[in-house]
Amino acid sequence: MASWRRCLFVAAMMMVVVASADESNSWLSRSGHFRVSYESDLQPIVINRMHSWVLIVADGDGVPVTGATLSIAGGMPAHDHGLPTSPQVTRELGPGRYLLEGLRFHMNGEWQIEIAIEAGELRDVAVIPLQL
Ligand SMILES: [Cu+2]
Repeated sequence: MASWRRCLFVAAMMMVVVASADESNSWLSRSGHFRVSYESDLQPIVINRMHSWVLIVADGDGVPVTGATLSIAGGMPAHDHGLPTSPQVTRELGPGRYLLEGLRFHMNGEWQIEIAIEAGELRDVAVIPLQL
């Protein structure tokens, strides 16, 4: 009796682990409208190097979000300062794939990249944490 319940519990926990591992490199926006991930052309990301990211924006069903307007802010919350550059999304490379140019981090520590997303009627902000 107890053992099959335990077995179900373990199976459920394993599904949770698999589901979260699958989404470990993407971030849901604050109101849940978008899921954002990124690919950096600088690997690994180090300080004091200007580089670019591709931001990948999908809706809650995983469908690429095209024609969105993205604006970038962020900084180091622990130091109360913003980004040292003004990174801009310059174009959409393909469906839901946006080129973000002009990133440079000047200190090691915890950064947050805030991406304000406007698509159709929806507006939302996704925050990507970055430990350097
Ligand atoms: Cu700092």
